[in-house]
Amino acid sequence: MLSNTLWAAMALFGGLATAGYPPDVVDKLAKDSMSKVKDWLAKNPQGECNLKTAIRRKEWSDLTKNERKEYISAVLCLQSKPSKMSAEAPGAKSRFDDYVVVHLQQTMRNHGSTFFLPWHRLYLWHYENALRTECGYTGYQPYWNWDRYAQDPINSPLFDGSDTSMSGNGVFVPHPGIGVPSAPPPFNMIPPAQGGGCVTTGPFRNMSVNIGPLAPTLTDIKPNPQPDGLGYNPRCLRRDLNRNSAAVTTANYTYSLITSNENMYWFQTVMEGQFDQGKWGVHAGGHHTVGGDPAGDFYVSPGDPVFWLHHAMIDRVWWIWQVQDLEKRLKDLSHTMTMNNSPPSRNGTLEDENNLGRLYGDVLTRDLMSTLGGMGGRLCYIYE
Ligand SMILES: *[C@@H]1O[C@H](CO)[C@@H](O)[C@H](O)[C@H]1NC(C)=O
Ligand SMILES: *[C@@H]1O[C@H](CO)[C@@H](O)[C@H](O)[C@H]1NC(C)=O
Ligand SMILES: *[C@@H]1O[C@H](CO)[C@@H](O)[C@H](O)[C@H]1NC(C)=O
Ligand SMILES: [Cu+2]
Repeated sequence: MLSNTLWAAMALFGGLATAGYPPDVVDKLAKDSMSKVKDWLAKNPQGECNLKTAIRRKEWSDLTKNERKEYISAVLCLQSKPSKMSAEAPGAKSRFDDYVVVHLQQTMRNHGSTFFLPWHRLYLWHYENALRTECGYTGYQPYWNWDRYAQDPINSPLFDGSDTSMSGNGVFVPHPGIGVPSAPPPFNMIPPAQGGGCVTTGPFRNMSVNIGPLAPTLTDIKPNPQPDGLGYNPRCLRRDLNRNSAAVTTANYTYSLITSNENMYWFQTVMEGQFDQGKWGVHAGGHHTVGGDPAGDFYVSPGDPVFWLHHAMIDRVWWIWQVQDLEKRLKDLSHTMTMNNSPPSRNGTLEDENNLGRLYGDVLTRDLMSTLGGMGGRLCYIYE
């Protein structure tokens, strides 16, 4: 009798708990840092944007199942609307594809450069807006807290292949690991996992990947009819959900990234990977947790719909890092205008512009530094 009552009480408690995942060290840091955001806003009012009006971007499994379905429907809707870029990119068949085109065209400018974080912030904001204004989505861009699923991505709410997931793993086909050329052994290879073939489960099982490949990590993808990768090349979505890669995205890596790097140069360098030291970084680590095609392809990775949750986490980690010292870090940039400074270029600055090709621009980098009031108040969000 007693034990039955206890059991009922525990079940009730479980039912009231908000999510199945306890906060990790990064979640706790973010929560404990909100007082710094409040102090900063008190000293630097941002007009209409304050902590009451700010949008909340949430973690995938903190959304209700209905909210996840609403997000998925909006992405499928974007994949069904006609492209605005098919004149310059014959492979672009949908509004979703337009974003892949823009990423491909600007890959060399927006990675390993000053613009890596600011440009992807703009890119995410515009995509979130498209889901809302063109597809009637009433929520906001969710993020993927890597730590939650790193031990077992295949059985996670993000990738379990259910109708409330972002679709599952690919079927197994033998495939090579992912080479990391400048890294010393054994870090010069991300060992392959149990997928590699077409995704056959979940909401995106029928989607057509149209653009690319341009830098494939699988060897048997049909080449694009155009050398620039923008031709029409319809094929299935492929994944190789990979714990070997996820292992460098656990909360202790992210926590160390945020708390051990005092300036943008080191924060960004550690985040993007120090391959010559055998450190893949959380950015590449997250991309290759998904792997396959197009997620494993540097140029066209946004063509896997889960890209957007990965980069929302990247943006969140930048935000948490900024919040630790807003006065300084809302202005802190580093690197040059070109990927790994190749070809050599000058340092990028707050006064340099960003754009989304035909979709949007120009936006000063300065306007992308703050999630609370950037772009004249059009950026007004936090992560919870
Ligand atoms: C996938 O395509 C099949 C066959 O056309 C269809 O029956 C099914 O409903 C589609 N599923 C999704 C999730 O789009
Ligand atoms: C994170 O934890 C793992 C497992 O304990 C460990 O191997 C790794 O070195 C840690 N990484 C950092 C950056 O502390
Ligand atoms: C460019 O940035 C580097 C590293 O942050 C710095 O040492 C150098 O002085 C900068 N160059 C100019 C011209 O500002
Ligand atoms: Cu990118």
